Amino acid sequence: MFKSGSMSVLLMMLLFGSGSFLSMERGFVAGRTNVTEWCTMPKPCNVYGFTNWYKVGSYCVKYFRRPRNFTDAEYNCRTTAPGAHMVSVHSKTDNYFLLCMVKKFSPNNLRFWLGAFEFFKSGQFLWLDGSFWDFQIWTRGEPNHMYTSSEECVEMNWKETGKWNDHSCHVRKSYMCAFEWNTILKPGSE
Ligand SMILES: *[C@@H]1O[C@H](CO)[C@@H](O)[C@H](O)[C@H]1NC(C)=O
Ligand SMILES: *[C@@H]1O[C@H](CO)[C@@H](O)[C@H](O)[C@H]1NC(C)=O
Ligand SMILES: [Ca+2]
Repeated sequence: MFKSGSMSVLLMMLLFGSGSFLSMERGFVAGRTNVTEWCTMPKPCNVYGFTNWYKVGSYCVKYFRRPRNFTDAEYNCRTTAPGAHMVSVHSKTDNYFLLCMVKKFSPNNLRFWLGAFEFFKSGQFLWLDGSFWDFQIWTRGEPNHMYTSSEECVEMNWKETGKWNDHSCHVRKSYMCAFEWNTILKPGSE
């Protein structure tokens, strides 16, 4: 069927990968009745002292349930791990894994802060960790308060699961912290 073993393994991976995304989409369409069913958790973070965090893209990520406003949440992230900020999202896969984490840890309240905010009513959104704004997945009709100071911070899972919404920074929500796993110094490397 396939010419080489490695090629068929690659194809299998591609097929399996897109298959799980398709079933995920079906999960969205079916509503929230049992969305956890199709969800694949990211792998644990392989950094000493942070193995209860999860590896999402180039980040180790942890969900924090206790609701905080945007500034307090970011402050807590910075004090909880070296180089940590609220989480940034750079691909559909990252977004999928974050959604899966919140479904696992807080199935009854999926809303949480992402580390994104609108820069001084400019209509431009930035990540708190300074990474590029290279991906976005907004709820239909959002962000609906650009160029004003009423909703300058970004959350996930308001009206549409897995999608983003601009919301008031002073509202308290759960949040996720993240640091880049390759920036943590290994013991003895300094
Ligand atoms: C949803 O699916 C999970 C995993 O298959 C199962 O453990 C759970 O009981 C289901 N919940 C409902 C409400 O059907
Ligand atoms: C968040 O709450 C703290 C008090 O815990 C307050 O000082 C700060 O101004 C609040 N930030 C926002 C954006 O509402
Ligand atoms: Ca909004």
